Formats: sequence, structure tokens, C-alpha cells
Amino acid sequence: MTLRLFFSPASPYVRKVLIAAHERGVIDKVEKLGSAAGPVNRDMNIVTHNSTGKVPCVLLDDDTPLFDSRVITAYVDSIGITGASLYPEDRRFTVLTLEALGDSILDACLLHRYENAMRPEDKRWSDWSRGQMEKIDSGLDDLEGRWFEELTRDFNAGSIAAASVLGYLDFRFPDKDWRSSHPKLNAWFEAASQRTSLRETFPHA
Ligand SMILES: N[C@@H](CCC(=O)N[C@@H](CS)C(=O)NCC(=O)O)C(=O)O
Repeated sequence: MTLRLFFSPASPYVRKVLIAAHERGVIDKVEKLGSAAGPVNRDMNIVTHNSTGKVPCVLLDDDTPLFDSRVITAYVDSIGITGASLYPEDRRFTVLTLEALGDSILDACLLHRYENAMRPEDKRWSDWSRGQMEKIDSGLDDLEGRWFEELTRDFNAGSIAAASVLGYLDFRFPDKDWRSSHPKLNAWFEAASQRTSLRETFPHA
């Protein structure tokens, strides 16, 4: 079985899937397909399979498409051969909610970035960027606070989403000092970053 993955080395959502595949011992089943997803110019090769044109999108052997990152992560977990499930049975919906929180922070990161890296300079709206940054900050506060115990109990799908958020902040928002205001998250991320799954998937342009 091969998972053909429309891939971008910069996408934090694609990274979630790759981290999951490493953690569950199926990374050798992932075949990366080059792609050029973008909110303005879409990649029609992706659109053929996922009409929104977004990555990650996986094609199974019979060309069945799977998206988005949450669905693919759950699929990868279902075919996993090493490690424990990324969705511990007794905490499945808690972990899914933590994963959704991580994805929502990522959504705000992406919307902030699209506004500031893609929109023509004279059309940028500072209130929009501020609003997205507030979401990022309150999300990080939540990870540092009420979600921290769940995040650190094991390396689950929610932990993967959180690690992907922090890696993306370092990659695309290098001037943002999230560490001094979130010391527990910082210590956790430093340790988590030693995992092969994170070391092998560091984002790049
Ligand atoms: N909810 C989706 C979000 C995926 C997403 O926004 N991916 C970005 C790349 S990081 C993308 O494809 N953007 C192109 C677009 O917005 O059309 C997921 O979890 O997979």
C-alpha cells in the first residue's frame, strides 16, 4: 500500500501527517507528490482530487482521496505498525479537541501570513493581522495552561498539532518570542524536537 501525498515542505498541516507517519512506523509508505497549493493560484492536479485545492491530500492505491490533515492523521494511525495509537481510546475526543485547537492556531498563522506575505502591500489590513495574532496568542496561552497536561501525557495527535504550530512559528514568525511567555511549552517543545519524527520533518521553503 502506498499513500501518495500532495506535499509541500513548508506546510504545517502536511508536517502533521508526516510526523504521524514517522511515529506509527509507516513513513516508508508515503510517496511525496510535488504540488503548488495556494489560495490565489490553485494547483489543478490537487483540485482534481480535492476541490478546495489544499494540501495535505492523500491518494490511496485506488485513487480514493483523503483530506484534510485530521482525516489523514487518523488514517495513518489506523494503519500504524509501531508505537501506541495517536488517539488513546479513553481520551479520543479530548485528543481530537486538542488537535482541533492546534489546527485553529495554524489557521490563524496561515491567515496572518497570507495577509502579510501575499496580499499587495497597499491592501493590507492591520486589524486583520492583529485579530489573527490575538488568536495565536490566546491559543498558545491555552496550550501552556489548561491543555498542557493532556499535551504532555503522551505524544498524541494533539501533541503533533501543537508541535507543528510551534515549528511553524519558528519558521515563518522568527521574530515572535513565544518562548519567554510560555516557558512550559518551550521546555516541552525542546524535548519533543529530539524525536526523529520532528527532526526529519523540519519545515523549509
Ligand atoms: N484544514 C486543512 C488546512 C490545509 C491548508 O490550509 N493547507 C494550506 C497549505 S499550509 C493550503 O493548501 N493552502 C492553499 C489554499 O488555501 O488554497 C488541513 O488541516 O489540512
